[in-house]
Amino acid sequence: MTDRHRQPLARDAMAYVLAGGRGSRLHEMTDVRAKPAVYFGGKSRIIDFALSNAINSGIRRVAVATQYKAHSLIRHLQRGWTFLRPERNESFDILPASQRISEFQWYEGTADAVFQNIDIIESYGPPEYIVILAGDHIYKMDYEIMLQQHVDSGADVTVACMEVPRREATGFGVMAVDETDRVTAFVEKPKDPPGIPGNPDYALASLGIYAFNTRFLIEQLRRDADDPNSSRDFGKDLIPYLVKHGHAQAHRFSTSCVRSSLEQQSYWRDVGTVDAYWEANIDLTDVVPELDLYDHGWPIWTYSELTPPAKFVHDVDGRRGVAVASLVSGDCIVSGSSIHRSLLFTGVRAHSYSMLDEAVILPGCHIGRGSRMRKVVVDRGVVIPDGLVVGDDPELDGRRFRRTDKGICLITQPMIDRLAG
Ligand code: ADQ
Ligand code: ADP
Repeated sequence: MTDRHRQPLARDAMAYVLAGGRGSRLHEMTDVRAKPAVYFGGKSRIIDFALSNAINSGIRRVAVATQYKAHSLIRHLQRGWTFLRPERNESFDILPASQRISEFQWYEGTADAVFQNIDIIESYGPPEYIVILAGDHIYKMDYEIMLQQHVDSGADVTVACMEVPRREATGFGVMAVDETDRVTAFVEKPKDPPGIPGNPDYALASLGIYAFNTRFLIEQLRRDADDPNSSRDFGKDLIPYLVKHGHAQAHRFSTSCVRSSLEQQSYWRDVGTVDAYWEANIDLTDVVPELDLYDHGWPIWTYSELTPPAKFVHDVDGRRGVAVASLVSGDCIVSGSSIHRSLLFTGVRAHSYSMLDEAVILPGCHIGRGSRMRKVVVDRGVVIPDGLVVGDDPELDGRRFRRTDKGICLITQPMIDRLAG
């Protein structure tokens, strides 16, 4: 059949989103919520990107496996993502690690988070293909293109990958491929990542995105579960096994970013550290950001409260409330405050004489009168006291807040409470 007449494969596929990890390098940001539930980009949470990719790719069956501090994530999913309707042959399942196998056993590795729900996948009769996704990355990708490559190559598993600087590859599964992009080797998080032949400063990194034929995956999960030496993880166990014993094919991310009109290519970020998180959010204030949230061809869906518009007012002294090179979400009131290259999530109040520069302010924060903050991430609902200054004195900031080597301060309410105490 020619490509033109082929049914979209995505309509016969399920997206299985792994959303159970904590993301401990985000420190206090993930004390109360899992990394996929962390806010991103003014209106969304991190998991919205993988879920939007699935929907925009045409996938209508979605399951999300949760584990660590899942309440905030589950609430978000229930509010925003339950529009998929069984009566239209669609489904949306939230799968908490609920000790389904035995009362002593939670999910072990990521493969176990799928294995323990095989019965649910099978209950759908099951879809021909399954794409395994991580719920904690910011990127746009058309999984239909990956599925097409998966089917055309006849692979058992297709692993999405991209080239990253070799010294940054230690946190990834690193692979080698032959001239047909068949995967010939795979090492999970190597200390000294092998470079790409002919391009030794770069390594081919797995993005933790896998396409499988569902039957084959189930077979392999059962085999893996019987292996006493396995830690039940895709990156550590299943994928290395399949590279050795089967046919694993690489799918280059750049070829499947999106088919929409985007000029931007290959945007993929793991916003897993405070620095990376801050930077990816602040980058959105660029005149032409690498990640375009305004592309109607590839919308990022989310749960969003109904809010009144953002408002900018003079304060009682006639001082103008202004925001330049900034993103300001609904229900924000900027009153006599001066904001530059910053991102305000929903419901932030910035009071008179306050100044924000390169600040990421999560929903519901109050920025006190006369406070000045530079290079900060302020957690949800924090009340910044009047006159607080952050960004002038690194040593003082480091004692009060979580200050990174790059000079970004993460500020949470308990840290503010300690200032008063
Ligand atoms: P990591 O991201 O380090 O590496 P991992 O910590 O296992 O792998 O997380 C993968 C995804 O699964 C994350 O979205 C996480 O939230 C989720 N997750 C972790 N434990 C879970 C559990 N028990 N239940 C449900 N979800 C869980 C992986 C691959 C590498 C690859 C990188 C790319 O192993 O080979 O290079 O992703 O980022
Ligand atoms: P988010 O900002 O992620 O939407 P919250 O800041 O409201 O969520 O809280 C994150 C999680 O912390 C909640 O989902 C809940 O599990 C827990 N939590 C927050 N406040 C309380 C509380 N007062 N009592 C118990 N748990 C709480």
